[in-house]
Amino acid sequence: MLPMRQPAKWKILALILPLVGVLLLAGIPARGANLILNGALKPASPGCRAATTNLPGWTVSAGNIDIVDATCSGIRPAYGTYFVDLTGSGASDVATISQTIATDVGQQYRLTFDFGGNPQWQDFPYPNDSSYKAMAVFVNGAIAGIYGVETAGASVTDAQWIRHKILFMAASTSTEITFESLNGSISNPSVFGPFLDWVIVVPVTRE
Ligand SMILES: [Ca+2]
Repeated sequence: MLPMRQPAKWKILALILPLVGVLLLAGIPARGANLILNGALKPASPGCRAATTNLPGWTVSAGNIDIVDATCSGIRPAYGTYFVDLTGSGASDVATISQTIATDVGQQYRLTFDFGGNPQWQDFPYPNDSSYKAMAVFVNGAIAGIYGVETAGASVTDAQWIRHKILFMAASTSTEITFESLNGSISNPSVFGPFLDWVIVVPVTRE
């Protein structure tokens, strides 16, 4: 759910974001290119999106997403400029997004991503919205993990980003990576959801 509001303090966040991005980049070891297209979750053109199914490189196979930046939400991304709320806006907004990558059979891969929770239900309460934001991750349709975060009492500008890692062995020449919101339902669609950012898959190399 993307409330469109822009308190002045958020503009300060927007100013420091480029610096944060540079610092994050400096910490990335320069090995194996990311197999995920648009792991930074950027929209097709600049600007936030509410209730979209267009995320370049990804298939939104259920629901819709919000593509958010610090300017429109006040919440800083884990990486780059944008991130995604996997429970979008409006009706039927509980999203599943996926991307299929080429993989080598028998090769081990490392999937890493940032997970957080939308705390802004505290300012814009919807009936039956849960303070606990959760997301499931699937690798080729098999559940690989469920992640959750308690947002009650969190600052409404804090996504509580935590980076997670999943190791998997490829069983076929293509592997589908899927992220599914566990917040909301058809009967209660308009809630604030789990956040996702900075998705990376690289082969694990022995050293
Ligand atoms: Ca991003």
